Amino acid sequence: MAKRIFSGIQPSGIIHIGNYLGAIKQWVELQNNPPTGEDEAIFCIVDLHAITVRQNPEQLRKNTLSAAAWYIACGINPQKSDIFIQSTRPEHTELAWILSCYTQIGELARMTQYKEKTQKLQNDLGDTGFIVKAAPSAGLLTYPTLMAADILLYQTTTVPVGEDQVQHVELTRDIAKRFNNLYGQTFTIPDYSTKISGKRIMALDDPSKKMSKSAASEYNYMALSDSPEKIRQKIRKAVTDSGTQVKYEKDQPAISNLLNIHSEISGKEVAELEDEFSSKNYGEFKEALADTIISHLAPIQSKYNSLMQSPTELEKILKAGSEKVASTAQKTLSDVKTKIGLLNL
Ligand code: AQP
Repeated sequence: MAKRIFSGIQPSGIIHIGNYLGAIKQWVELQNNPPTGEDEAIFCIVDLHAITVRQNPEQLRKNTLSAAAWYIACGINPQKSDIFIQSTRPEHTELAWILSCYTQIGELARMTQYKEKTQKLQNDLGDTGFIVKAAPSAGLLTYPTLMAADILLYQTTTVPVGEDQVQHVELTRDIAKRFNNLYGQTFTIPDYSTKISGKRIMALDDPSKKMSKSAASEYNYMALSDSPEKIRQKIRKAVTDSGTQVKYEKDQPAISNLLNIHSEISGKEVAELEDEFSSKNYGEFKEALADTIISHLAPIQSKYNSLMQSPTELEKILKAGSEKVASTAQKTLSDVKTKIGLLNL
């Protein structure tokens, strides 16, 4: 059986280095060096997940196209991998509904992301300028069943996600096993490997929280689109710890996060960086980190800018991707419907 890789990002804001280091960079490596030599890779822009919290419609459209441009600029090659927008394949919502009937409310309510996003909604006044403070929607609760549908529709074997999404993949595995036990082999049980997941990148303004697109302050995240001046400013402003040494320590979460970012971008081990900066202060380390990020992002940003000059070309790539994955999605959905007793007329 061919191995299939599936993953996605929500166009809920501007893609940041957490998304890049935690997910996209690994996708590119998998695409270019598939473990079995015969893998297919599907990378989705999960816009239906993004609407589980309020989005400004115009901004959502822009972010969706922009996500496709970032995927390609970072190295996803549409000749090798399929890139498409989730909402263009109706099989996702249809299967998600069916799977929600095989998922317990308690399983969904205990998901960390649900708890965190619910709390955030209740504390925030909202920063989209479109709709303010809201109670959590049913969609926010059932988010993992839509994610399960995304993964299971394609008989996915491998899901490269950041560590924060592992809990959702585990639930996907449980739902798939439950369904297979009831109706016979239907879904491939997907796997994730922490080896192919990047480290969790924490917020620049609060290292106890993960870097997040939808954060209220832009100083939380480093967007892939940030200008060199902005990158330098954000790194200078990034919180540091009470110590003075550039050392990775559990009780020094801010400098440890900055070391992680440097290491993931430069490819140098954290220990090597500790040596390199052993006689330097935080300020000097931060300048070096800013330089590293700026030079790493420069070619990616230039490719992104040129892709965004031709939105119709991007739309063509996304349409072709959607058509290419259609038959697998339709086959799985049809099998599921037959098995549970729906008339496939
Ligand atoms: N801070 C992070 N560190 C490492 N990996 C991360 N990912 C997200 N944030 C970090 C990984 O990026 C992929 C896509 O994430 P997503 O857009 O589906 O949802 P998310 O995890 O909720 O990302 P954000 O940026 O925090 O978005 P919002 O603010 O809209 O919720 C996933 O593989 C994720 O692990």
